[in-house]
Amino acid sequence: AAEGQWVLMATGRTPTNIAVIKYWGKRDEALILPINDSISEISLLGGRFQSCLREIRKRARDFEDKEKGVKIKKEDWDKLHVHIASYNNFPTAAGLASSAAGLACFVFTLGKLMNVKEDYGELSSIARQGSGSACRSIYGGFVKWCMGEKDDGSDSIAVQLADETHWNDLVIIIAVVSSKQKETSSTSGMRDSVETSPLLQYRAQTVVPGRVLKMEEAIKNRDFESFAKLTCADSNQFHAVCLDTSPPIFYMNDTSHRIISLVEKWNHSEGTPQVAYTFDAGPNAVLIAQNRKTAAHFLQKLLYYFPPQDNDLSSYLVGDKSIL
Ligand code: 2P0
Repeated sequence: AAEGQWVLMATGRTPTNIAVIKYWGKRDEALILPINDSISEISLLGGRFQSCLREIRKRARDFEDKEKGVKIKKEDWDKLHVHIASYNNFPTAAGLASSAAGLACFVFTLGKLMNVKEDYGELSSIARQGSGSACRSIYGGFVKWCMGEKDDGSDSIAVQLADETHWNDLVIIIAVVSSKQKETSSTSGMRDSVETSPLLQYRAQTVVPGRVLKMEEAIKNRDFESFAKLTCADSNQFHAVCLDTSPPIFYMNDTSHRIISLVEKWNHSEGTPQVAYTFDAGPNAVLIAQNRKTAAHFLQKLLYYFPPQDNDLSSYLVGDKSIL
């Protein structure tokens, strides 16, 4: 800044998140209100900013820093120039929810800068208005996005089910099947599903409510068997809904299907689930192992059946590199 000017800085860090019970389908497009609850877990730290910016500005407060001689009235925040620098420490090639982490970070950090005093639940509902899944990235650990009942969305917020220390022996392996951009965006894909898929209605009303309760129980008890079964079933049902959409949406490819078969066979031969898989709106596999030992064992198998090569399963990203 030039002489006589001052700069206020705020920094923030938010994690990306992976849904183990998926969000797919909105009941309100403008407010981004979902048709079912969803649950995510956090893997690593890691254009719809307008509504978030507007909501944060509404809640801005007076700010004073006597040392710097800075005094800002709440109505004056609008007149300031804001420079945003953001970086991702998670490879975007992984195609994971980096936009969710980015939006959550934007809301969290701008709120800090503008002296916003709202609690995390309120911040999550602001992040939601940028992108649905972003609301789950306000917290770490296991997070539930409650769909809420109200039309104004005030109760469609994220809550933390357990913090990041609760179940920290889980290991997440991400198998990058393709780093290409997905063909159908989530926003338009879920709009088509809401309009055309009968399976989606059944899923949201009949399946997800019970599944969310069971998942909360599994997380609370660190019950990996139940956690893995629910996670895989929910991923498969989400992709079944995509197929049930007209025109059908294909997010997974042959390699994704082969990874599923490998995990299913291994889990079956061991007698109890060792690894859970889940796929979002793309072909990359998110594999969750119960601990480092099973993760290392699984990775060995994965590399044997899918030797890394260009344009295919080209790289493996592992939460804790030391297991390689
Ligand atoms: C999820 N996905 O629960 C699901 C699973 C993709 C598959 O949330 O339109 O980018 O911005 O609310 O949040 C991706 O959808 O969509 C997503 P918008 P979003 O993580």
